[in-house]
Amino acid sequence: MTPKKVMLSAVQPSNRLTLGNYLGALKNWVQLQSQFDCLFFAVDLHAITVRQDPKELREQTYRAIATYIAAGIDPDSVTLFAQSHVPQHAELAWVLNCFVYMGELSRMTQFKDKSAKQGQNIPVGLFTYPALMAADILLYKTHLVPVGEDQKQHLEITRDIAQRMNQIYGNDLFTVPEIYLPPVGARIMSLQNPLSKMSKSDPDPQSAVYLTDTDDQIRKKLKRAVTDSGSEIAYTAEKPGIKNLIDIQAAITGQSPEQITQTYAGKQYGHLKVDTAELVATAVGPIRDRTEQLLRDRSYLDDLLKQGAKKARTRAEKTLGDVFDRLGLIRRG
Ligand code: AQP
Repeated sequence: MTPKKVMLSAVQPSNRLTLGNYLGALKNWVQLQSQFDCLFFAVDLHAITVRQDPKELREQTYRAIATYIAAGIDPDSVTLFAQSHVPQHAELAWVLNCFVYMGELSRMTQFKDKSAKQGQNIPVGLFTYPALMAADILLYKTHLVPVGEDQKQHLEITRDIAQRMNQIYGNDLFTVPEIYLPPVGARIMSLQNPLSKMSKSDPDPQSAVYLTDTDDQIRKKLKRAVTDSGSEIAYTAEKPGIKNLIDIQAAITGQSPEQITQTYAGKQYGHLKVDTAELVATAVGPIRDRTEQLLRDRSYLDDLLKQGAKKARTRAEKTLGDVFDRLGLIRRG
């Protein structure tokens, strides 16, 4: 039997996960997991590229892993771990830092957005974030990376680095990964500003539905969602607020945005908001409740993280050893 291809993805435990993280990433991991050899992890080393409260970071790392399982990831058949538990990620990131160019990194939209929010003192880690992400992916000879659209640029740079190094050191050094973008839900927008992405680190808690929100909070947030002038429900870029609500419905139900739009002929914005709120509450509720349940059993989560890191380290060390060899570093004992 041919071995399954490798699929890998991760979330930064920089806050509670949002509906955007669920629809853009987690939901697709769950759908694809049985077809691949999967690794899912919490990228705590990426999270510290912006200042984090230590207690919160630890808490959110456990919460991220618990949320993956609550969303439907099978902990018995995938490898689950925390990025910082596998030191090879940081080691390979250093090597890749020596093969990625300043010009490439300066073009990254996420760096431009996040550094603009930092003021004067921009951490270097924020700039070299894509090298660490490339290391995450290349260490495991990954074939497919399911992510939301905001990560597309980082996947492209990963492919560029892999191809560049393969040309120098041999085509079998790295597998060049493919990106998987969901057909709908790849970019869920803020409920308060539908022109910017829903983000877990947005300082306005009304802008996002968190996977920890109660049904009541979800209903209130959707009711207050910023919509557009006019009253006709249309799926168009001129109505980004309405479009976002239709996209949310489409990503949850699997219907096309056009099908959903048709059901609202002659109806008001209010109808769309109420229906979207109910769909979101139904999708998020079981994930929220199961996450809380899992979080009560820390020893189970610790055990899972320990086992996952052990498996990941063995695989990662193999690739890293090969990279060190080809670069001319003396193999460590
Ligand atoms: N709004 C979104 N719509 C669809 N997908 C999204 N993702 C993030 N936001 C949306 C996808 O979720 C996965 C995990 O993202 P991440 O934690 O690695 O960082 P991010 O992309 O920067 O996400 P956030 O929520 O905006 O985090 P912060 O605020 O900490 O930067 C990725 O697959 C991402 O594409």
